[in-house]
Amino acid sequence: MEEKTVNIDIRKDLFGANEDAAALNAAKFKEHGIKVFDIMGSVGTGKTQLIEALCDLIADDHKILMLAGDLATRIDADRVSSHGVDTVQINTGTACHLDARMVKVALNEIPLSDYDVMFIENVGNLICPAGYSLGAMKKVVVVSVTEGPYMVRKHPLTIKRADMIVINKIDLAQALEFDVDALVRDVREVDADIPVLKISAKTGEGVRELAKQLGI
Ligand SMILES: Nc1nc2c(ncn2[C@@H]2O[C@H](COP(=O)(O)OP(=O)(O)OP(=O)(O)O)[C@@H](O)[C@H]2O)c(=O)[nH]1
Ligand SMILES: [Mg+2]
Repeated sequence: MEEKTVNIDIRKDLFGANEDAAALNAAKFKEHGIKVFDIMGSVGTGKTQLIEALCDLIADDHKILMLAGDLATRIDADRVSSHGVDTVQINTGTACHLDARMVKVALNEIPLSDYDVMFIENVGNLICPAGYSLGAMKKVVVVSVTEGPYMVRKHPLTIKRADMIVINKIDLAQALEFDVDALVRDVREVDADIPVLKISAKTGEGVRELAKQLGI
């Protein structure tokens, strides 16, 4: 049988309303002087662990807010909260990503000018969140060595829409015979200029450099 591939083109205007809401969020964040980072990635890549590591690193001289997106629980918000960080939970129910309106509603009562930095943990998913800007200063995509070697090549749009790629769990690379540099090359194939950082949120390797590159 002939081999056939069908490419689906999602219409741009589907996302137009979200982009407008994201621009309003971004303006509000700027007005209140808060640096906001949208942390995206598949389930289990280490988004929460990374946020915990960043919080530990900068908590002495930054007031931090964490906004957690999760289908049903506040497990991640509670983990970050145990580091003395204020948290807001959004339970999305069936939605596989946060959107700008959800973020706006969740932050309605929050005095944003009390905070210097906000980490938004998006719903664990490497596909859906990339299509929905939230108004963050930077979109950080976390991939890790435990998901197999193809996740960058299989998700080029997510990589294209990101501002920074973090390759996490490098402490496990040798045991898993995972070629981290090959993954970096895959990223480069999609975007020659995007910053790529190799880190271990668990051991802390590379986390300080990441904070530096995020400007926090
Ligand atoms: N060895 C190692 N384990 C890690 C690292 N980062 C995270 N983990 C572990 O990986 C598992 C998942 O980490 P989480 O931080 O919960 O991942 P997540 O991306 O927030 O997951 P979801 O919120 O469920 O999408 C946990 O058991 C972490 O302890 C790392 O750098 N090295
Ligand atoms: Mg998490």
